[in-house]
Amino acid sequence: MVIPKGMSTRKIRTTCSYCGCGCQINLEVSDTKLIRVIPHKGFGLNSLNKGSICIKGTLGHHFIRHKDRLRKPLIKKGKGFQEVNWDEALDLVADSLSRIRAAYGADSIAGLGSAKCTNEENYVMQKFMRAVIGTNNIDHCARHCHASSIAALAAAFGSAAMTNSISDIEKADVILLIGSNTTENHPVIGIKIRNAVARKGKKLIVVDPREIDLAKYADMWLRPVPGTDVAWLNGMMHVIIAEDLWNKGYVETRTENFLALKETVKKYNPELVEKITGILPQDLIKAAHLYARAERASIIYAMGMTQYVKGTDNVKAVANLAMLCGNVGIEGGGVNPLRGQNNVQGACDMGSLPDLLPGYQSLSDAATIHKFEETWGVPLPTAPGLTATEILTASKEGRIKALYIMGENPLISFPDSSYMREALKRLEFLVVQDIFLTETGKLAAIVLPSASFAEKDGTFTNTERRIQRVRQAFVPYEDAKLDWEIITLVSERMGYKMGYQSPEDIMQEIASLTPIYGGIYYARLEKQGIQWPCPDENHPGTPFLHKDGFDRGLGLFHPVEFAPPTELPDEDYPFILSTGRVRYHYNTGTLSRRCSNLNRRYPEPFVEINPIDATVLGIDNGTFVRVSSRRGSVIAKVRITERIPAGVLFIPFHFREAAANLLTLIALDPIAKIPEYKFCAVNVKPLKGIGSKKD
Ligand SMILES: Nc1nc2c(c(=O)[nH]1)N[C@H]1C(S)=C(S)[C@@H](COP(=O)(O)OP(=O)(O)OC[C@H]3O[C@@H](n4cnc5c(=O)[nH]c(N)nc54)[C@H](O)[C@@H]3O)O[C@H]1N2
Ligand SMILES: Nc1nc2c(c(=O)[nH]1)N[C@H]1C(S)=C(S)[C@@H](COP(=O)(O)OP(=O)(O)OC[C@H]3O[C@@H](n4cnc5c(=O)[nH]c(N)nc54)[C@H](O)[C@@H]3O)O[C@H]1N2
Ligand code: SF4
Ligand SMILES: [Mo]
Repeated sequence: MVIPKGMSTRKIRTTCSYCGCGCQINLEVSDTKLIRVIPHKGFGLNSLNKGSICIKGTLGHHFIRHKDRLRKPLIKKGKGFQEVNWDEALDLVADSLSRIRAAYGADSIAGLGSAKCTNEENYVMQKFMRAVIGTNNIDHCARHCHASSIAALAAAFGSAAMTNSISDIEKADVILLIGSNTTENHPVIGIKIRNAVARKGKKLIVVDPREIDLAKYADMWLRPVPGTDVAWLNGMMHVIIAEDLWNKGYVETRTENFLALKETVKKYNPELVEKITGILPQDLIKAAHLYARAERASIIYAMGMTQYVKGTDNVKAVANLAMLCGNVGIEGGGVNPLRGQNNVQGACDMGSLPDLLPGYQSLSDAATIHKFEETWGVPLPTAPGLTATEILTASKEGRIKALYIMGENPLISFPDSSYMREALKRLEFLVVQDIFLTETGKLAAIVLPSASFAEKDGTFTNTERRIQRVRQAFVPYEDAKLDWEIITLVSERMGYKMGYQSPEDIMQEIASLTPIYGGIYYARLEKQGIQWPCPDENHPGTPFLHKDGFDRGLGLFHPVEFAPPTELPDEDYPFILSTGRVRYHYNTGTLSRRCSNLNRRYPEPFVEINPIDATVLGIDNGTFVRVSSRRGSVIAKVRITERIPAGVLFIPFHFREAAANLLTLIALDPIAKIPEYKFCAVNVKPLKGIGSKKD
């Protein structure tokens, strides 16, 4: 790109704001314009992206200066909004929250933090909810993403995060990749997996109902019926135990409850597994041999495992398999949930969760509560709060009266959008703090314009627990303010002065209260981020967890039984709907759909259908169909492809005009409360007269 003469340009190193890979990028900017985004190359030994970034990193950041950015606070007037100044806006937020707390109590108010915002901002948000409002009703999108991983891995190992590092991928002999469309959704990690296989001869087993790109590179691709993973995982363990391929020394010295696991997996013989999952016995046996005979085997997984009512059981089964073969606590091994958003790991670390304080410290531990009360100077609530979906169901039932949303778009991202619309409308007071006016924002009483990541200093923590700097390249857009600053200003109006001068101040408080971040200081993050746990300022960080023992002492096997998903197909709704993502768009589309270079490549929603089903229904590529569930219906163009198995449809959830969540259902994992986004029953009807047959 040619830079106009006379325009001074600067290059600012920061962290990509899309996915959890956490690539280091340079923003090349003039005072007002983003000129281009280039990968950061000069990066230390554990370098992640070594000079490559994906298409969203390169072409997806032009939302920063988009003309749709919110410029001023907006207050609802009739059906529209009116611009107001910050004083008026902040007074209204503080007065409304104070009034509602006085009338109905602190637990009638809830907040949603944001995996798009920095650690410092999430810390301030949860502190505001706990110390100023007085409730633990604080959660964020991790609930819809890896809540099941957090629950299962904390139970099995004692701590919940990706156990190993991204650079470990090439140290594994075998990679078992389950329910992760890695090349589209964690592209830089996807390339690492592809290179490990194509260039280094590592073995790859892909388990996914959909033919993802990596299936082509895999030594084995297993294609289970959606929602049946516990069965084949138990089946693999059945084979491994029956053939004496398990790691006896490891199981004896490092784990407990093996006999109960052995008893449970006994009945999952390859024939039963075939009946449940459709995986052929010889394939199951071969995959079991590959995984168990590897010196080092890594399990990498994502939403195909977690977004089920049995999501916690799925992850427990994964943890069982890894421990059975001695693969946790070694380089090149581990149980590796790929965290989705740029800072979802950090938002969890910061206690943007209803049952945990920063650093996963327990609300029920008296010494911990005392420590936070001393520093924050107020008594704290100790009863766990509501989770994200429960906050909305409680709003619908009138138990939650006010909701403060920082950087989320639940009307499009939560299950059963029609229900969610009713829930949001029933609130007495909804405040949405975002960089754009979202579908959710349109329902708010007040919308607060915040600064984007490119206008901020702070930190994001990526999927491998690496805390990395975010650096300011622009002043906030028009009248927008920094997220942490907005919250501290509301807080002050409610009588609690937080007193921070900068994000660095906030990080110092985080380090003082949060042992896993104990040694995190900005000065140490200049060149390269540090992986937690990092307990003190001399600690180099931790590339892999559970080396000499699990955080809970012994690793705990949790025997789990297969159970089917909630809403099975029937005569009226004969198809399974699976929802997810595509390479060019991101979550609810607020950012990626404003980038013309991405939009051009992927301009409209589609529904993937197998050729066999298309023939039976008499539909061609490019025809429009109506897809309906018991909750609602959407119209989308058909894409006929063998990527998706017969009997299953796939719709990405990025497009508000064919919002996949109009179809999904509110069925929650009983422990993690994650919705079953990957499975509900739908039917398909061709629409006569719309669309062309060629496309
Ligand atoms: N381009 C892009 N990248 C993103 C995002 C985005 O929206 N767009 N979002 C980010 C976020 S927030 C997240 S959480 C991650 C998510 O990243 P992924 O988890 O990779 O995303 P999904 O497309 O939701 O689902 C992953 C895979 O699960 C498979 N699957 C569905 N059901 C089952 C099942 O029962 N068993 C098995 N084994 N597999 C199943 C699907 O076929 C799909 O290939 O991506 C992050 N990165
Ligand atoms: N059907 C279906 N639904 C799903 C999923 C699925 O696979 N299928 N996946 C689920 C998962 S894994 C996730 S993570 C959720 C994601 O759900 P959401 O978090 O609701 O989705 P996003 O589009 O990422 O919303 C982020 C919002 O933050 C705003 N934003 C960006 N930067 C900033 C900032 O610096 N400050 C502030 N204040 N705002 C900012 C954006 O404009 C956007 O409105 O969706 C879930 N929903
Ligand atoms: S892989 Fe993820 S973090 Fe890296 S450039 Fe792409 S979207 Fe950004
Ligand atoms: Mo996510």
